[in-house]
Amino acid sequence: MIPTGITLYQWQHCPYCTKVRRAFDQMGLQYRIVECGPDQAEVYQLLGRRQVPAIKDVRTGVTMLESDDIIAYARRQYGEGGGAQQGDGAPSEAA
Ligand SMILES: N[C@@H](CCC(=O)N[C@@H](CS)C(=O)NCC(=O)O)C(=O)O
Repeated sequence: MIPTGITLYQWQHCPYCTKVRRAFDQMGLQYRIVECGPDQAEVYQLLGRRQVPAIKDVRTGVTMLESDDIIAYARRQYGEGGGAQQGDGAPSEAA
């Protein structure tokens, strides 16, 4: 498993959240899940919007909405060719 600083704010049955969880799981990422209430107060506090999925990454300070953007961010940051994995000497390619 690849450690990350990501917390995923979600509703378990939201299809966009499922898509993000699947992508994270496929990438082998370790992340926290916060199951939001119906008013999505947790996300509202973080981003000023009532929408899931959302993430906060404590490693980078990034907060983000939109499933496609979240998945692209995780790939960039932690996925194949990502620059954040430490200790394996993985080759880095120009972005
Ligand atoms: N384009 C967004 C759509 C996300 C979305 O529509 N989420 C719904 C839950 S499935 C939501 O949070 N709706 C706000 C609400 O119901 O208050 C994405 O891809 O993440």
